Amino acid sequence: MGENPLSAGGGRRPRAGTRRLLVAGALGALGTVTALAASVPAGAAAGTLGAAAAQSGRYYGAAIAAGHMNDSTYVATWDREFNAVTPENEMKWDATEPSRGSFRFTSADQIVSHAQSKGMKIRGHTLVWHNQLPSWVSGLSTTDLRSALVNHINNVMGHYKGKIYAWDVVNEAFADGGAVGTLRSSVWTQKLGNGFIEEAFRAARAADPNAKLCYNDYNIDDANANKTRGVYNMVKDFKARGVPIDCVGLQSHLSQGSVPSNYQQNIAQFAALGVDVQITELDIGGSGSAQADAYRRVTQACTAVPRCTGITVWGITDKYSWRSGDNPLLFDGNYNKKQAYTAVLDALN
Ligand code: 9MR
Repeated sequence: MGENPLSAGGGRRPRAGTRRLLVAGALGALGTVTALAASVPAGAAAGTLGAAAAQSGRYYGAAIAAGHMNDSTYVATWDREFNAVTPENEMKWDATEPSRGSFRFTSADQIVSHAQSKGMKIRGHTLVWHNQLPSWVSGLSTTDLRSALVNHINNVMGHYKGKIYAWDVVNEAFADGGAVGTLRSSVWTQKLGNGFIEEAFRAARAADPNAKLCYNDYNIDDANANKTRGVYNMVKDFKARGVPIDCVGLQSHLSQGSVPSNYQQNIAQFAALGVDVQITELDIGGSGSAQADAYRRVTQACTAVPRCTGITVWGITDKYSWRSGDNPLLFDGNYNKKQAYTAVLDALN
């Protein structure tokens, strides 16, 4: 089944360089030279990750923790380099609905208002997950769990309605290992059955019809892995039956030696199902040129597929990474740009 060239996001976008040439010509004729100072001349390389990604209509984001926003270099680096954000923990169930029916958005709002003031895209993460789930949820009966699920989606998506580019509606539902299509056993499968994913996506579409709805997972980077095939079959089935789904998130928590050789083919096979693909939690353990090469390959794999719409790295600086010791990010602990940073910037340009 091929990609519909008429579908949203399905066609190639004009290169920004072309637009800039036209704009430069028009402005030049008016003699407004100063208006050009802030933009990148056609053909020139952009100097930041966000600007470089924007040249092909993509975003380059980072996971941000509200707790680090008092670190001025952290915020300055975020503002300078990135044009998108995913709250690292602040939108998860334990943060937003710690007790039944009582919603808290203070930390997430802090990230969202900052991002909005800078015109960044915001990814919502995440509505339905087996982790960071308060214990009250696990104690519910099937009927109560179903209504709690819909109520959670309605309230969290409702609070951010119109502000979120894409939501990770369901996170990490597939099992590691096992036969193709095996779901991880959780309170969701145990009480609602495998249909909980579909229920969540249907509720999400109703709650904010303008947000893109993504399925997000790790270890689905290899085109032929059983876990990947399971997600692929689900997306294909959802598309065939009209269950709303708009995107697949490849978390891509990788190491410098573990970028699958078919990584680009994998992105392309999901895109061919008629969904966008986003690299949602990228980090690559390693160092030096090997780490840089791995980052370059991942970046090029995304830019080679028109429906790969953006990349998010899972943090800014190694010092706050969840993988302490792996140094998997683009900036070191002192916010110096690593070789990996330059490789990504060059690949985007
Ligand atoms: O980076 C997050 C870390 O701060 C939390 O302690 C952890 C708790 O589960 O979640 C981390 O983020 C995860 C993300 O939400 C989903 N995919 C895996 C990420 C890394 O564990």
